[in-house]
Amino acid sequence: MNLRKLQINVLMFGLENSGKSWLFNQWSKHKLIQTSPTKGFNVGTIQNEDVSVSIRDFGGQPHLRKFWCHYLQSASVVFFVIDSTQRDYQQIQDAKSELQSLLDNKMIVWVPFLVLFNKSDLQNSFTNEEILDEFGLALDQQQIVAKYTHQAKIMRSSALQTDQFQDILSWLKQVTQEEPY
Ligand SMILES: Nc1nc2c(ncn2[C@@H]2O[C@H](COP(=O)(O)OP(=O)(O)O)[C@@H](O)[C@H]2O)c(=O)[nH]1
Ligand SMILES: [Mg+2]
Repeated sequence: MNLRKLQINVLMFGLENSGKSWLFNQWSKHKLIQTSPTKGFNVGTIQNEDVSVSIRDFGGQPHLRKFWCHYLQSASVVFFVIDSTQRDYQQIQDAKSELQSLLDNKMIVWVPFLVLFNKSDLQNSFTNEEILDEFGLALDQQQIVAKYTHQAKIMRSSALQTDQFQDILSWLKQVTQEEPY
């Protein structure tokens, strides 16, 4: 066992149907089968030579969201997934307020955030302007200022894309390594 292996604990949140479980399955090379709503959470570990990434994919239905905060203590990084084809006003408000309350949570004040605008393979996914107008986020943004400043990456994602996790992995390594050498 490589004792120096970097351990990264990712907690993945987002409203139901945003695509968390599909992303999780794609990244951990499970089959993209029709998923049923996640009740608690799925957990999996993605290993490579120098890093071990544990990902917990939480259920996002309204009655499950209140349990998210119980797990925050173990987070090295938070992923927040948004269905970028969902234009329902209330759904956008709910996604925004759940993201904001995670950003504001004092247990994870310095934790980096990856915000994924998912289902980007679909034609009706949000444009850059919509991402900015609706969520106040820009794709090249590197930090989100809430009560504290979180390092951040804002990107489009698709569970149908096979090689996207490499990009995410490089970012994860960069933001979780305590001291640059
Ligand atoms: N086209 C497309 N469909 C997706 C994508 N991700 C998820 N889906 C669809 O959205 C549904 C809900 O995804 P799921 O991962 O279960 O959402 P969760 O509730 O956030 O875990 C899936 O059954 C897929 O049909 C994506 O990136 N592209
Ligand atoms: Mg799920």
